[in-house]
Amino acid sequence: MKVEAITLREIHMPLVQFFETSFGRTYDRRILLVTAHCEGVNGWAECVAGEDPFYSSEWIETAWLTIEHYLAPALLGQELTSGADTCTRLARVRAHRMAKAALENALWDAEAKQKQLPLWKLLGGTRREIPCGVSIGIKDTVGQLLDAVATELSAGYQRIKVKVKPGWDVNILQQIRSRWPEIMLSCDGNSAYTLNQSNHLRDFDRFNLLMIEQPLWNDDIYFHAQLQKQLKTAICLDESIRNARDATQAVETRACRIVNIKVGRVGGFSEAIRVHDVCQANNVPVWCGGMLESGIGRAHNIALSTLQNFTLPGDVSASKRYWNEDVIEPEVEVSAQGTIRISDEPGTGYRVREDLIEKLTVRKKTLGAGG
Ligand code: OSB
Ligand code: MG
Repeated sequence: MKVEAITLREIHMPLVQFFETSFGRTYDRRILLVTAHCEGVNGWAECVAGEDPFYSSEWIETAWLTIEHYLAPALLGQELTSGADTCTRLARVRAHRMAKAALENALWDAEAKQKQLPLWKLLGGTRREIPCGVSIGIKDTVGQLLDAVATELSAGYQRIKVKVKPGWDVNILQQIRSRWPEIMLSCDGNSAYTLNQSNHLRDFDRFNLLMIEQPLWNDDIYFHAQLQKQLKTAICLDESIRNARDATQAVETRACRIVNIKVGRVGGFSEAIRVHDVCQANNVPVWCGGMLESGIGRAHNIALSTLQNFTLPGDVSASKRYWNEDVIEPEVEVSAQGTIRISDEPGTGYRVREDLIEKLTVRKKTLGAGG
């Protein structure tokens, strides 16, 4: 599989509704898409770096520049044996995992299309249907949050996750639990707390949560292990897990009992599979996180979620929760049972709408072999 050219483009997509976490509010997405042109086949992927360096240090501008100046040149004109082969060729560049993932995943996509295989099979998946949850952001009022929970439950979603921060946590969890005592409920702090607040976090134990996601520092494992000892509720790590070594460390030190896998956060499908395998070998269940992706990243999350140890509902939900019109056809739909059926089509099973993407594009650059 020869990499003849790589196209970078930025598209703008307004969210149907703003999304707020402990680190800020997003109304419009600026999304970096990557296309790998390989001997008549185009592999597509989405870089999940955000508009700002708030979730992680990467953001769209660093990802664009790193791909343009370092990562794409390491691949252009090269003959790759597989999508997985991309990973080792990019290893010289430190970190920039979301930028690397976009390239690696575009090449897995190209490989699947070239071999006429479903991407999920190429990744080693087995599930034919995946369980779905939703992530509900911080709202202006508690009433709006309760309405959002009611809407998602009636749509069939199997698990509700709410974003929390000091001042928007115990009060809302209390109200959700008293109205829905039995639902699968979790919360995500996105690093809004410190270990000094462990008494406060212990108070969450009375809500019978499936997990508390990333309560402490984004780069921490050690203090999460200290906190986990004090809590009944399982901690789930998101930001802290950058690779399979982090997963091993977290599992062996008992810093968490559940892991959120985001393919962009760990640098691509190869590392995501390794994180999955480490967790599986240690009986730690995983689920697939989300980064407000367009259909292109969403389709990749769906494929990854077919691996065996993705036993918990992911933040992989329907296109219409985010977009008036998604960039794939068909759009991602979730059944009344809160599941997504996996397609048998080659590639992702979702066709990229290049016409619509062209209209949403605000900048575009094609990089060829030889500069
Ligand atoms: O922490 O999981 C997170 C969105 C942006 C950045 C971080 C996170 C999230 C979400 C949204 O929770 C998940 C989604 O619906 O895509
Ligand atoms: Mg999270």
